Amino acid sequence: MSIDHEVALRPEMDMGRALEELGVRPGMPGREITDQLDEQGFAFIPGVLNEFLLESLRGRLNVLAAAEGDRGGSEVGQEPGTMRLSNLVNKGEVFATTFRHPVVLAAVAHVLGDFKLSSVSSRAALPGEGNQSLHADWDGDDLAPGDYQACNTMWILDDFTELNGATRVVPGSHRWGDDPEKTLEDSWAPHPDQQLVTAPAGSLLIFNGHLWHGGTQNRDTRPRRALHAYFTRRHNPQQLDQARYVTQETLDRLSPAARFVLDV
Ligand SMILES: O=C(O)CCC(=O)C(=O)O
Repeated sequence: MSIDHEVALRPEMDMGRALEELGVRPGMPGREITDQLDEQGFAFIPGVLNEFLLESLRGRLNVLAAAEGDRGGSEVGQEPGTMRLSNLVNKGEVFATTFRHPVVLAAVAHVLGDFKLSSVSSRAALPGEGNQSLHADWDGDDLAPGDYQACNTMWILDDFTELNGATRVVPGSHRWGDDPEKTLEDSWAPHPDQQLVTAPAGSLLIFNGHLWHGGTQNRDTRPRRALHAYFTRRHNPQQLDQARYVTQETLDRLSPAARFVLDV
C-alpha cells in the first residue's frame, strides 16, 4: 500500500480553519471596517506597517528593482511610467505580511467569503507619470449585486499626498455593477464624486475589487510606491498562477494555512 506523505502531513484544511490558524478571531475585522467596505467599498487603516517593516519592504523592493530593471513586473504586466514588480510571494519572506495579516484576511473574507490570494505586486508611479483611467479590478458586467469576485489591498510605502500620484476612488461605485471604462465617456477625466486617498506611509487601504479607482499623475520629484496584495474568490483563476511560480523555498517557510491562502 502506498502512502501519500503530502496528505498524511497536511491534515484537511479549509477556509475557516486556515483563517483561524492565521490568527483571525471572531469579531475581526471590526464593525467600522466592515461598514466602510459595505457602504464605501473601501476601508482605511492607518499605522499597519511599523518603521522597521516599512524600511525592510522598501529596501527589498529597491534591490529587486535594480536586479530586474526593464523586466520588472513582466510576470503579470508592465505599465509605462511605472516600476512594477510581481511574483513577490517568491521574492522575499518580508512580503508575507501582505497575505497573512489577520485583519486583512478577515476583511477579505467579509467581502468574498471563500477566497485565495491572486497576486502580490508593487507599483511605483515615477515622477511625471502614473496617471490611470478609472477602472475596476474585475469586470462586473454580468454579476448579481453583492456577488463580489475580487478584493484588493494597497500597502502605502510612501506618504500619499495631493501631489505625488495618490490613488483616486469613487465611494460606493462597487455597488453599481458597471465597468467605468465602458460606462464613462472619458474614464481618464476627474469624476465628480472621486476622492483622493492621501495617507501617511504605513497605512493600508482595503478595497472591493469592483470599486472604481485609479492612480493619478505623480507631480512630485520622487517615485510613489505601494504594494498590492490582490485576492479573488476561490473558484476564479489567479492573476499569477501561484502553483506554477511557487518555489521550494517558499513552500518550506509557509504553514499549511498560508499555503491554503495561496492555493499551493
Ligand atoms: O497605484 C495606484 O495608485 C493604483 C494602481 C491600480 O489601481 C492598478 O494598477 O490597477
